[in-house]
Amino acid sequence: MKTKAAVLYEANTPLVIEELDLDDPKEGEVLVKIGAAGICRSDWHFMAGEAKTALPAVLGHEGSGVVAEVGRGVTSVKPGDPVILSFVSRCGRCHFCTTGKPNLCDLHMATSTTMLDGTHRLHKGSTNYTPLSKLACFSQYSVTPETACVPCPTDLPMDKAAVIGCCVTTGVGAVVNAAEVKPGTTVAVVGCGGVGLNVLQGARLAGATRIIAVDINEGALEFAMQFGATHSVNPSQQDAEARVREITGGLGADYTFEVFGSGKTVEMAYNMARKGGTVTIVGIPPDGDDPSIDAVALVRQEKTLKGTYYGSAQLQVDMPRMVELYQTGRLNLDDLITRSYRLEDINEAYQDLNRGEVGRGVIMEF
Ligand code: CND
Ligand code: ZN
Repeated sequence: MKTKAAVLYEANTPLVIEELDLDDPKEGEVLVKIGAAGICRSDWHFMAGEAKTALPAVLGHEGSGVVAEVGRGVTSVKPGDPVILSFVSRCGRCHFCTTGKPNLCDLHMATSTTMLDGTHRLHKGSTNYTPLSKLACFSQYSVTPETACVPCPTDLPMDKAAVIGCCVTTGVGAVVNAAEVKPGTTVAVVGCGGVGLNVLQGARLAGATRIIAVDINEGALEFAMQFGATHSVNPSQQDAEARVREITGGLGADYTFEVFGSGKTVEMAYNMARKGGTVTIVGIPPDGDDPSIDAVALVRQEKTLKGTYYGSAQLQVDMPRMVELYQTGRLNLDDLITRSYRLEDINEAYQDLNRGEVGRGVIMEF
């Protein structure tokens, strides 16, 4: 069949909307009609050449849709089922899948530019197109692994389902699964965009009492107050590390999170944590932009420094929990989504992201 998709041919050039050929789903795969796709900074990293993949590529890793057709052997979904798309597909057999860490599936990572069997479904002429995260949801239709599909309720709007596909699960999961924030503690979040806002509301959910939003964009700081922030700090206007110490009684925060993606902001999050505190890195710095961390201080101050991929989540279990938290009013996804776009306007959507428009943008028309 044909599908209209946004293609990245070369870093630092606009995405090109064009029609591609899409193969039928093979065994263990599903054809999904995309319902919504979020504008996440992770896709931008590829557009800006800050992260690399094989080009041309169809990006889009935060999505939702409705199953249109299933390949041989598919049992967990059927045509007509609404699904949240997981940007990691698990093989179910590797060390990580079998020890409760399916977000780190070896086969998924080893086949990062193709489907799980090492082949492509998107083509034009003799050219194969990389399906980013095996989802490629900047497209009308996508063929995904069955294990990328997490069934969701039919009354869950597609835009809410899409954001659960990345920023919600990543942000809330960073708090509850990775850092394991305890009630009554202090939290600082560096970078309060789509993902950071969910770290903030995850911290509120976990019972943190002082929740400090840190961002260079005043609009983002103001917006963050709706998502659980109790204090805001702008590093371009004040000594942010000193201000966080001041808010936390001279100690530094119990938990800090880096949610922008740069060596400098990793250092900032690291320095904002108290002795014995936990520093969790969510953002993805450009290749080579590494933080400088003093190993001796790490020892003497007993800090914990950890990374978290996809909210350290068990997607099939944690995503339905996010749906439940939204539907019972504990997670605010209604205000999180601030703008919607047509696929044709995707370059403008990324300009808005980089201009610092607050909240999350979502493509709703394909
Ligand atoms: P988005 O652009 O929406 O937010 C980034 C925020 O950081 C904005 O509000 C900026 O103003 C703010 N910011 C920029 N520079 C600074 C600075 N020097 N100090 C403080 N704040 C600053 O991005 P997003 O929320 O979509 O993504 C954030 C990061 O998370 C990004 O690197 C993305 O690739 C990564 C990510 C990680 C994972 C994961 O599994 N770990 C999943 N999805 C996205
Ligand atoms: Zn993302």
